[in-house]
Amino acid sequence: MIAEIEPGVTFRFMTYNGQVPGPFIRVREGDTVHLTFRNQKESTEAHNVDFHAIMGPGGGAVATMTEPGEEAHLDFKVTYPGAFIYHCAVSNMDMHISAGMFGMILVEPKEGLPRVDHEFYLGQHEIYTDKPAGMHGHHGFDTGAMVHEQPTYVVFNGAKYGLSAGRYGPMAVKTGETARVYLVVGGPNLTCSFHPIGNVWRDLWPEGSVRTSPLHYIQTYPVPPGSTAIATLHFPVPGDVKLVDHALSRVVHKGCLAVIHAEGAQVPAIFKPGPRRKL
Ligand SMILES: [Cu+2]
Repeated sequence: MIAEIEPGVTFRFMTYNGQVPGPFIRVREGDTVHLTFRNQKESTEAHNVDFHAIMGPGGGAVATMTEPGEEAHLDFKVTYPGAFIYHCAVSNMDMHISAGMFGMILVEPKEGLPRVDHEFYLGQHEIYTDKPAGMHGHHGFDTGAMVHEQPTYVVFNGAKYGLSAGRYGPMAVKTGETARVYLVVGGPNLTCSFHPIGNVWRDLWPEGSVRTSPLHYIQTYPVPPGSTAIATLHFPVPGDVKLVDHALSRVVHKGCLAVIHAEGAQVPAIFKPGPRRKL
């Protein structure tokens, strides 16, 4: 599907169910999943899906391998909990993932996850195009740039600054609330140094490993391609929390920023800007 990376810049994405990242699949440890994988008639290429939550050959990649106009079926039991990536795994999988074919499957532990007020789903990936970032028009795919790991764009959820006031709008919370952020890094190549500007990851489960005790008060955490993180935030004061890859050229020049806006009354005991004066 053709869509805009930023206003005026179009790109041919390949997607699961028309979205980047693909659908957030939520199951419970011990569930049996009946998967129907359909490669639309209008599609031009073979695709499949490899779930890191599956115990079995290729994570289901061979069982779901389909040509355009074909449908495949797979039943699988999720035997261990955690947040896992799924992604296309055809022979040129790096290109398919870069075009958008990745997402998250959350296998909740039997006892469930702690209660929060909001949950947000982010997917980071790189887009390698044959024109400079921001040049208006249609951008083709640049395989050479991908091989050299020099992306034109690094984005959350398929769009430059997509979840911000200038585009589709920020994620929204109220002060005093809690939010759980699920990050999946499709890559195909770059590790995300995940950081909330003006906040801190209060609890962070590396690799989406919910059976592991979380880390606390973490500023920046690496999330490699092919992996995930689950992290919680609280919002004691109002304002914007900017989620970024702290490899900051990716933020300034390549689009990797998403905003959570916290609405509420000022709390001067915690944050109190003083007067500004000329020297
Ligand atoms: Cu594919």
